[in-house]
Amino acid sequence: MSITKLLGIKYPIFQGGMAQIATAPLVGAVANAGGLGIIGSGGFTADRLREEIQKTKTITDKPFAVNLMLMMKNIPELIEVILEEGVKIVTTGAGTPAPYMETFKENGIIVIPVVPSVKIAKKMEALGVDAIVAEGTEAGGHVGETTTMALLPQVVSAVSIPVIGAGGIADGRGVAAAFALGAQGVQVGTRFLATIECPTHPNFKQAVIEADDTSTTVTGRSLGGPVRSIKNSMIAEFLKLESQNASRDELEKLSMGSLRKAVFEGDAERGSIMAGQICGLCNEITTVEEMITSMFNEAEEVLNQLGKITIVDSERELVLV
Ligand code: TUI
Repeated sequence: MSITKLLGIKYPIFQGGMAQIATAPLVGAVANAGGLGIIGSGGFTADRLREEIQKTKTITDKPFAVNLMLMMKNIPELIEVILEEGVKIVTTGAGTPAPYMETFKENGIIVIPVVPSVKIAKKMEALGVDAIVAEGTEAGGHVGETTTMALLPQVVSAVSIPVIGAGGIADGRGVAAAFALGAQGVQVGTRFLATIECPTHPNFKQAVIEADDTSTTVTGRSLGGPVRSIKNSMIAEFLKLESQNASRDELEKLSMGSLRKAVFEGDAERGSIMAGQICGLCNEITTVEEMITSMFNEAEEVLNQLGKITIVDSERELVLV
């Protein structure tokens, strides 16, 4: 079955479950525009998650999902809320959903983990998940080391469930490329940061709009939790401390609360602006609906154009005509 049919959505696009950002206004707008809106529950209490689910239901009657950031300690309570509120789709990140699979399956919940490697993709398939998001290191936030270009076709070849491509996709060309690599859909995070409905401080959106292809970097490798974000004075300090082999305590003190500082207070210098390498293509703020429809119109044009290209063997050289 196609991923759109399985999930009851129009366009095969997931909105990344960005912690503190992917809340009712964004999730509801994505669902209404025909994509899969995903509530980012990272950092939420059970009560806060219930509130966001209920708010989302007032904005849309379309399906939406909840992302579980598995490093959180209150996952069982969050799952209780998901069951009580009747949410039927869960995506997971930053860990394995193994301990919860039985509960999910007993309750008819569709489970779609985000993975950074072929090895983890295979492990997830063996758990009985319904599809997989293969996320390349171009993505924002907590990332692996393999690029989308290399990861996506390798995951597609390694598993027999649907694969969604993520990391570095912000327009129709990216969508077409993901399909060329065997994906059945895309997950997009960064491009949604530059939408009207994205509920972040204006300074956060401005930082994404001003960023280019070299603006992001990865911190936290020394802690075993690499995170991609836009470079600023806090990130420079973090990298310097890491190069001096600073202690976990010292590094955590610097980054503690920094996502909230950027998202809500708009502190673009001391806050953590998690965003992907494709932020250089996110140059203007549009509505979610404009974004999604133009992305898929463009993808169709690109695929049509590619259909006209033939690759011929001319004097033993491959030439595009
Ligand atoms: O999870 C993400 N992206 C995130 S989570 C996040 S919140 C955070 N804040 C500060 C520090 C760290 C996180 C921000 N962005 N993407 C999905 C993702 N999942 N990327 C990598 C993974 C992953 C990693 C290991 C998934 C599974 C896994 O191991 C599973 C296993 O079985 O060991």
